[in-house]
Amino acid sequence: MIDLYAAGTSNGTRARIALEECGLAYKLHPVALEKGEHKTPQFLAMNPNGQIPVIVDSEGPGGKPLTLSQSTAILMYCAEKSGKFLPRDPAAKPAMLQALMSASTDITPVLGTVFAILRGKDPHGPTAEMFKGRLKGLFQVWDTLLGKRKYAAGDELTIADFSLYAGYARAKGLAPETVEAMPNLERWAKEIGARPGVQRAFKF
Ligand SMILES: N[C@@H](CCC(=O)N[C@@H](CS)C(=O)NCC(=O)O)C(=O)O
Repeated sequence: MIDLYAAGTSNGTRARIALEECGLAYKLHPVALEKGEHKTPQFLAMNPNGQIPVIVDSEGPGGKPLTLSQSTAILMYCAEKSGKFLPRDPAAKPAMLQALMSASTDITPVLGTVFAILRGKDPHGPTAEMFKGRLKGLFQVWDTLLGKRKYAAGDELTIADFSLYAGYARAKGLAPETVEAMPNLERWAKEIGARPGVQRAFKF
């Protein structure tokens, strides 16, 4: 059994999509960020950075318990544990890793910045526009790529798609203009968002 500590942010959802889609048994422990539940001594013992998501797998490698943070590490761990959503051909792995890292480490930090600015007490308009423009630029690249391939890393559905979708869905809710008028991205998002496992992952 895996315990998941998360909230419905893009990082939290990324980890939950991983567990759902990989078909791993887990128990969700919702973490109320607004109440500081991620800064308690118990939580900091799992992740000293005081950030969600975290998983605790009672049957980790070698049958030993494992505590793991970082949404993309969790995504990769679940894929490897279940043997799902990794390219069948090892030669396709570098492209998958590139897509995965772009989705996780290009989009999510910019998204987090837009979120922090817009939810701040006195949002600075020009700064918000600059970061929204940056986010839109990243999604435009994905729109072009998805015009040439079915999924984020090629013809196969992989964890790169789940990572990208977690960011896409959050961006669409927060700043829809950053993903608008991108038909290939929309076609792809419709398919990923319709997956029952993905839909369950968003119900916090
Ligand atoms: N790189 C980490 C980032 C985790 C992260 O930023 N978590 C946010 C929520 S999305 C959080 O817990 N923020 C609270 C804080 O930093 O105090 C990941 O991918 O999991």
